[in-house]
Amino acid sequence: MFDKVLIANRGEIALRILRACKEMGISTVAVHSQVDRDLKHVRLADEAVCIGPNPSPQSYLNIPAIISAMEITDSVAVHPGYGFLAENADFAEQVQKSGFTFIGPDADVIRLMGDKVSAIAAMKKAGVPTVPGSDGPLPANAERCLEIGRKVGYPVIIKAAAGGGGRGMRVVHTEAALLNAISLTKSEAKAAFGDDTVYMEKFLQNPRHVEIQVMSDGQGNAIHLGDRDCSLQRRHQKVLEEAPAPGIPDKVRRDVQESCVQACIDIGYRGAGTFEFLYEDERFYFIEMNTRIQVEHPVSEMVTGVDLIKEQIRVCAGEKLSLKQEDIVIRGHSFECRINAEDPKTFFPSPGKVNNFHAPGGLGVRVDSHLYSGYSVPPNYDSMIAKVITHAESREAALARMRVALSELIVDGIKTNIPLQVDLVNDAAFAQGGVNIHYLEKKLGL
Ligand code: MV4
Repeated sequence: MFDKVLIANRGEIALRILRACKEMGISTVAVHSQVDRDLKHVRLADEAVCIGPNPSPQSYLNIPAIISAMEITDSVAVHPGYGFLAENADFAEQVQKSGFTFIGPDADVIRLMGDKVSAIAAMKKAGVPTVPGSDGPLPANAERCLEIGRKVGYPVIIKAAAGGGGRGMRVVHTEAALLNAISLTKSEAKAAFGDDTVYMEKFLQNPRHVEIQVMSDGQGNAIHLGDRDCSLQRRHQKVLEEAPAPGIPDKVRRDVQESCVQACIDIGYRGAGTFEFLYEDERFYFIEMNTRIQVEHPVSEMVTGVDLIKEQIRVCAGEKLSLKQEDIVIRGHSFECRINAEDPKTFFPSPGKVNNFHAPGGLGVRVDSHLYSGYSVPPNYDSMIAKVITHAESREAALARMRVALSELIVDGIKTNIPLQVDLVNDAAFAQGGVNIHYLEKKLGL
């Protein structure tokens, strides 16, 4: 096992990784920007190194500064968390070339999944269901594009191969609009990602966002840890997630989960990963794979009882998976409400000093947060300040538990989206289960 792990992240996920390392007897190094010196995990880590000024490009995205911090502290591995450098293949490669371990898959696997065209091709080959579409990049020839459009059928969506997470996409409703949409998406993709490769998919009108959690040791062993429904989102930012995804027929669920496990083995995947699907009319359609631990991993931990961060660290240290598929039993239901420092009506960020913080508690209530009374939320980073997670034997009971938990939560001094979360856990359609990706934005009148 690793002697010392450097945590290349901040906020709640840095604290989550720190706790896992401590439980495993691994020494910890926190790296932080200037404004982040008072973060909870920085205080709790064995060592701390300031890696630069507040803007992320000069600190949490500063690859030479992070690798230097590994050298001066004698760290042997780096955990990237989510966001920042978590899916940066060049970072993973430079970490390995410097003689350290990147806690994640190999750089070439990150690259394969980072290019959505190659990711879809690899998944299709492994038997994962994909969206009908161009099966590769759109050609330069206009007539050929029109033919592909006719074959796929309108509406279609044009996506940048280097995009993902909602960046670089355009819906096309008629053949007359196709060629212009392709050239616009191409120029935007060139400007944003330096790569103008685009592909086409059938546009699904009212899908749910359902994802499968996997863990793989890169030694031929892979398992899934069930699924999550993350359909409640606004502008591609998830707001409230749950596990398992409600109302999916057993066989449909099992088939897609098994296909993800097979894909992990096929591509030599190592670590924690997530297969993202659109789900519509009892069918799954692969859209992207995330090669990192995700924000919403706790709901999967609650229903499986597996510590995903510890397992991720173990397999990336070269150990074989400690679990077999038959060990994974989904028990009960879990919800996660993301608490953001933002105006609940305008969604404008609301940084500042938290005068008073009180976390909810009780059976089946978990709070992943770096907040403490007196902490100042800086304006430089993501506005998520806490995740409130509940678990209970049934979906209804876990939702009731969330209503109580949110009623106990106090974050004074800044504006938060707690009122929005309270509204959502009292929403009748959400209580039914299975709302689609447009539900929240429609409810908000967007
Ligand atoms: C789609 C789609 C409909 N049809 N692809 C948006 C984020 C990116 N991960 C993929 N996205 C979508 N791809 C096809 N073929 C609709 C979306 C989409 C979406 C997906 C998941 C969660 C929220 C979303 C919000 C708007 C659009």
